[in-house]
Amino acid sequence: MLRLAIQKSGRLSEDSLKLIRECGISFITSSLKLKTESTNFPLEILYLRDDDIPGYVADGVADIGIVGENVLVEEGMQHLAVEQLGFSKCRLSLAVPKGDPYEDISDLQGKNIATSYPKLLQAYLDEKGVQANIHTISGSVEIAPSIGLAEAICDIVSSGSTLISNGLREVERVFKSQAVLIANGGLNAEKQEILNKLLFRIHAVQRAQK
Ligand code: PRT
Ligand code: ZN
Repeated sequence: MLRLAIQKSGRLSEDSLKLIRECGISFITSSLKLKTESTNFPLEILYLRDDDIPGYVADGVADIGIVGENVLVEEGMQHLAVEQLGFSKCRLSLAVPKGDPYEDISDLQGKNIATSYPKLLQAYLDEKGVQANIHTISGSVEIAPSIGLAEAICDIVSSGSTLISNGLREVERVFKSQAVLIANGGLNAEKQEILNKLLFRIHAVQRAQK
C-alpha cells in the first residue's frame, strides 16, 4: 500500500483528487475524514495542510504527495520532486503600490518587503544583488503596504485581481510554480512498484489531455 498526501482543502485539493480519479483510482471521500483507502488500487490518501506535505513525505509518514513548487522550494525540499503535474499554476511576484515610482529591482534596495516566502525572495534578491529587509508574515500580505508595514510585497499571483483590488502593481516575477508530485527517496521495492504503476497512469492521463 502506497500513502499519498494531498491538500485537505484549498487550491490544490480538487485538481489533485481529479487527477487520481482520472487515473482510474476509486475512493470514497468525506469532508470529515483525514484519510481514505482506494477500493481498486493499493493507495491510501491522507488529507493535510499543504505546508505539512513535504515534511511528511521527507519523514516517510507519507510515501508520496502533491504540493505547489512554491511551498516545496521554500521549505528546501526540491530534491523530493518527481514530476510536474501542470495544474495550480501561479507565480510568486513582487508588487508595489501602483502610484509609487518603480523602474527596476534596484529601487527595492533598503526597502521593507512583506512576504510568506522569505527564502525564495532572499534567493531572488541575492541573485540581483539587492539588499532589502524581509518581513515574514503568514497571510494577508497584500495589505502590508497600506498599513505601513512594508513598501513592497512578494506574494502568489494567478489572475492578478487580488493585487489590483489592493492598489498594487506587479513589478517582478520571482518564481514560477505549479503542482508537483513528490516522493520519499527511500521507498521499498513494493512501494516503488506501485509508484511506477501510478506514474504510468499519470503519463497516460497527461498524454490524453494534450
Ligand atoms: O490550508 P492550507 O495551508 O492547506 O492552504 P493554503 O491556504 O496555504 O494554500 P492555498 O490553498 O491558498 O494554495 C495552495 C497552493 O495553490 C499554493 O501553494 C500555490 O502553489 C497554488 N496557487 C495557485 C495559489 C494561487 N494559485 C493563488 N492565487 N495559491 C494562492 N493564491 C492566492 C494568493 O496568495 C493571493 O492571495 O490567491 C491570491 C491571488 O490570486 P489572484 O488570482 O487574485 O491573482
Ligand atoms: Zn498552506
